[in-house]
Amino acid sequence: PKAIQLSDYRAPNYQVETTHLRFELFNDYTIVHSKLELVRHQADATSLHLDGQELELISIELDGQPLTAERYVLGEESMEIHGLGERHTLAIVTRIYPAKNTALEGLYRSGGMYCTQCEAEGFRRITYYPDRPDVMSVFTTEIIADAEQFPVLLSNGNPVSETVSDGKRHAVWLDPHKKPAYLFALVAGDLKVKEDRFTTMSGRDVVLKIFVEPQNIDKTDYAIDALQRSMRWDEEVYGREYDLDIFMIVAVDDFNMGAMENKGLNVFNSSCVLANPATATDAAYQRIESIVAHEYFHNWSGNRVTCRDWFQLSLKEGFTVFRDAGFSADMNSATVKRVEDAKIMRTVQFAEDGGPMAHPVQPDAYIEISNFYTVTIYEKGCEVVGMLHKILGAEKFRKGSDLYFARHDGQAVTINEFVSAMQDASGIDLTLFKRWYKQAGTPIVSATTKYDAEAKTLSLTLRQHTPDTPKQTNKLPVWIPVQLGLLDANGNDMAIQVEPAAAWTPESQVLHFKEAEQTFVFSGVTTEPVVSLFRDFSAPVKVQFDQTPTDLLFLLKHDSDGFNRWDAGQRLMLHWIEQAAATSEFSLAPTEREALASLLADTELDAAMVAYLLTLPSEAYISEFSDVVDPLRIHTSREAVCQAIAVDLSAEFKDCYLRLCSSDEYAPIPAQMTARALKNLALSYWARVTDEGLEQAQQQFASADNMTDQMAALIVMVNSGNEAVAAPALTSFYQQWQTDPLVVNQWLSAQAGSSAMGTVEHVKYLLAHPAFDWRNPNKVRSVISIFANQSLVNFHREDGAGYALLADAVIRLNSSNPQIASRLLTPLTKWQRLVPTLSQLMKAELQRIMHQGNLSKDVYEVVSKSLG
Ligand code: BAL
Ligand code: ZN
Repeated sequence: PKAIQLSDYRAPNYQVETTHLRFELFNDYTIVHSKLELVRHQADATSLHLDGQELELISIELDGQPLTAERYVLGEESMEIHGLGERHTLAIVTRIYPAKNTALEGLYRSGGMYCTQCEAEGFRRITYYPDRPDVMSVFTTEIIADAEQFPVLLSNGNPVSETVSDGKRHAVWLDPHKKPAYLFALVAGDLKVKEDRFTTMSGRDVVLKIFVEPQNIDKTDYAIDALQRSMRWDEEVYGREYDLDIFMIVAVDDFNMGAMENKGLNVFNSSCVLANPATATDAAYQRIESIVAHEYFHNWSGNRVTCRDWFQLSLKEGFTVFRDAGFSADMNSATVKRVEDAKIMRTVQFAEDGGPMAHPVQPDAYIEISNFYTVTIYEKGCEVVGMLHKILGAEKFRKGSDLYFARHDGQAVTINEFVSAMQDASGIDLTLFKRWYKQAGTPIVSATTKYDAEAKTLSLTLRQHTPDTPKQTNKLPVWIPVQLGLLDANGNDMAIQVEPAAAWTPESQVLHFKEAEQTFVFSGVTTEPVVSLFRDFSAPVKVQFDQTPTDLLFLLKHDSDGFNRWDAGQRLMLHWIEQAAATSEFSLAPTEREALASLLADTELDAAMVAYLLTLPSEAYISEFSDVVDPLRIHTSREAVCQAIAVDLSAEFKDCYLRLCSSDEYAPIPAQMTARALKNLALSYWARVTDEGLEQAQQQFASADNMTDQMAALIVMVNSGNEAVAAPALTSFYQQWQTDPLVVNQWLSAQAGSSAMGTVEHVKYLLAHPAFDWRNPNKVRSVISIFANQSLVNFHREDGAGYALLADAVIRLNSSNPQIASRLLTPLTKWQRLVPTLSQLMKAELQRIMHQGNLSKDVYEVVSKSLG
């Protein structure tokens, strides 16, 4: 397969002013009639390129006349029409087979319903069309289907009419906003609806509807609430108002992504929208809140202003993730949100940057665009927007976003235009900043300090370097905002004066680091300070800054920046884990024990923050700090530290647990969720080392009235490695919940992701279990992805059986669902960083996949890049 290059971008020859679609849904197939009003867009253009995949062409007419064979050429995935003039009406009829569509792109069936997924290139599986985001059209959609089987027929925009005759229902929808085909959606089903309203800031009334399968109607309250809060927040924080009379969400069980922002008709993976206290954990509630917001926010950052081409994907995704992160921070705790986001960056995105799939936030080539819905495009893209926010400050950033939306409403634009709007609105030259979009790889910043007691100055020297990545060498310095503080002996922030003064923004306490090496001199520093660098995770970089365990403990206790308190704790714990690896034993020093105990007893601090402060870096996180990754060694040393903490503080964990047990009725509200997070963390430590703790977990499991507590207790029992405790609990849980697929998925994950239980043999047992289904992406993720990404000591088994299991799954899914097959591959792309024996075994599995015939573009791209 051939790579598509950004440098080959050409504007389309023709625009499609209006698109009229008529779908006739029959049991075995669907007929799609499309009528396009074409208008020439490039002077002198006479040919039109249409995309099409897996379509049966029934007829084609131009301006009311059948198009003769010499006027068009059908390719494997395209149609070229020649000899065109200024304006034409093009009518095409195709037949498609949604029930046979296992790739879940285009129009497909999920259970008894029809739904669509068109981003990025699914619309071409519905009809021949210029399926590219810079072709924007006004869509009218007619749907005709059996009236009894499909009482609900939906598409984008506002409803125009619905009639029933001769047993057929006929619905018409009109979306007045021009949009690219990737935002098209259609849903047909026997669905129940939860309805509410929202009054916009200008006083318009909007109807809100969430459509679900009948058994799920009691799981819609939270999504409606999150939607209303998102709509209000976007008005207040970004000045963005909703623009149709109706906003709809549909929950679908079989879905490749989390959700999709189709104009006026968001389609959601049911796991990202359905919740009630008995079946959803607090984590699920928070995921729903943020994804509902994310998809809603796309209405402006993505739909009203869209991407010119797919190389600009981060234009909408990075910015929208930044917007949803702001929303979640405002709804819950900003510090906790920052910690969670930094963890993802450091474990998943830094790993991507360091591997064969590394790519810039604005890539310059791809084979299959589906492979670029990555943590780099989304999360690093968000961090880059976040750095703009830090550099401009909140007020100028808002002016920039207002200008961006005003200037480009109704257009398909590039990342460059986003940065230009920020530059023009703020008056700050962002030329240098743009390198963040073009260079792949994680910059490494090393810091050294020198204190001069006589001159009362502190010199801070920073050096930056971005490692080579595939096809990119000799990287240039980037503009790194370094938010920092200097702590005096009491742990208070000192006032800061720095040379060169122009490099310092006092309002945000940000130092602007723009060259390969720079020295900054702080004056009036009366005592040697403890330096707190990169507060609030102010840039997505790796930091090399040698601070002693004493300084780290000091920062953990005193830093006024919550993020850096947590970070100091993680760095300290990494020291402990290294120590345990080197000496095969570990015990806490009295000062360290004291620090952890006082955190546990601190009722002033946000309880979720305490839980994060007391959680060891994950095995994946530790791997990122090792040049050569030895998963078994990492697991063993981390376990040793975990055990030592649990033993030393078991009484404190018990006290903390008992203090936080509450008889209040469950509610998914921040005050309760944070308390449960800490309570269940305390239980996990307590149960690890005492029978009393494990018995408490059994009791919590039996008596819980909510899934957060029930699942937390189940995981403690599964991780205990005590078969007599875990097995009956798993059986009873399954019996209780076997009719609820979302809960069963949690049951699968609790086992597949456990170091104690998630062995290769047990994962094979789960794959053969009636609860498993290869066609459902959520099930595949719940077992296979969770196993390969969380049960690391089993996945990296010394005989390679874990790798073989994953490779078998990829081979199996390659033809039925290439997107999911390709996503599963990520753990296998890291072979070069492993210890030699494992590295060879993993590479051999990649080669085995490569030697299969008929690899999809998706799988081929990842495997071939991984093998180099
Ligand atoms: N656009 C694909 C799903 C999402 O990022 O919202
Ligand atoms: Zn998105």
